[in-house]
Amino acid sequence: MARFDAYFLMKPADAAEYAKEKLAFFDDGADLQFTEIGDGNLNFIFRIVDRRGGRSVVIKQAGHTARISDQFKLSLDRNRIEYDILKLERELAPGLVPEVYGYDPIMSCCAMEDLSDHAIMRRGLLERRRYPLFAEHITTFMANTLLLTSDAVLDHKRKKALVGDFINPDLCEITEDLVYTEPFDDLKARNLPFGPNLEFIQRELYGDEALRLETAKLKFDFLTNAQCLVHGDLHTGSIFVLPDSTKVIDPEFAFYGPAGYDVGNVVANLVFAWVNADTTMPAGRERDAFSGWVARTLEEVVDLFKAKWRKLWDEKVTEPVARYPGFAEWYLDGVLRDTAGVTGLELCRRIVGIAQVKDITSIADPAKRVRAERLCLTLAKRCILERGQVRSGRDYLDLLGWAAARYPRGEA
Ligand code: SR1
Ligand code: MG
Repeated sequence: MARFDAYFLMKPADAAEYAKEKLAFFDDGADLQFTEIGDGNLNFIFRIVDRRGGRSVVIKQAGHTARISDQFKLSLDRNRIEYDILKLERELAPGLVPEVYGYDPIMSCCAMEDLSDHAIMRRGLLERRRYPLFAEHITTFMANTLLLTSDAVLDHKRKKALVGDFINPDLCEITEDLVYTEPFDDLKARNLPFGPNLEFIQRELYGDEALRLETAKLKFDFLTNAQCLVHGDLHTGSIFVLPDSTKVIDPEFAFYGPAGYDVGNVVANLVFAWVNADTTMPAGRERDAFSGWVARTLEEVVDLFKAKWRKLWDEKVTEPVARYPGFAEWYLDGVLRDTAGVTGLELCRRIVGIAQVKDITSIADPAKRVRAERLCLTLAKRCILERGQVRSGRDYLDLLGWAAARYPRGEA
């Protein structure tokens, strides 16, 4: 049997051989350097570079279980979904998605553009780098990919075919459990609450029946609202950035779901960046400048998204009833309500659940981490409970200011 005719989990040297033999990406004289560069929760990512010519490629391979824990058994089909979505998103949002070179259903891997000149946005933000075009880019990505795949724009049979192509039960189940259920009821005992906040979490999340009821409603929205093709995991670890470039990666959680799922993920992860800076940077001009930039970016993400969505609606909607006066506003209101709800859910699950974020876990001083987590969770609860009223960038900043004032830094 030839080398790559049956599935096996590759090591870096195998991936280099694969790139040469199967992809024919490098010529025979290539001097290949290969490393596994993935630090995500699910897959293996190999970067292969020709030291002679500088040509490089990234190969992403799916395993049968998640890297973070083998409790998660996952279909290898997620790699096909990722490849197909990257191609589609690249058409819908040119310049904002990496180029893909090929997909191999036997090895469950796909090859794509090497973006090593970019930084993973979460890391960049933790190094206090600013990305002045991010809000502009990500709102174009979201408005285009979300609205243009919805029933408002697509022929309904085409849309239903896409719903079928992107049925993603295993990865949706992860989100259903980790985002919508476990932060509010540790049913599978997988949560990893920070010890000094355990009682706070038990009281404020597990013990708050009104909150749990709202999370149940949001979960059913996620389960049943096939509104548009969502990325499904649009946090700052799924975005590569440079000051003048944004590339969205890792859409393996994509499926037909509520548009607010993506927007809420972006907003929540900007909140984490703000809270990390506010908690760990010494008081002074640098902190004010960085936190101010993050806050303005968050505000712009919400407001630009709304403006672009509304403009695109007028330009692209084909469904006649969607043009009735008042319908566009009603539809967008629903997306914004879901956005606020998901912002709250993402804030909770990244603090309480198994898949946490460095913005919080890297806070070394326990008292500061306690404060940062409580600030986020308190803000999250208002986003969920009052989601109908959180509609603009200003509304988020007001809530953030309110939550920060409840937990003063205690600086001299
Ligand atoms: C078991 S996977 C845990 C998390 O990692 C992914 O990036 C998603 O955010 C998922 O919820
Ligand atoms: Mg990912």
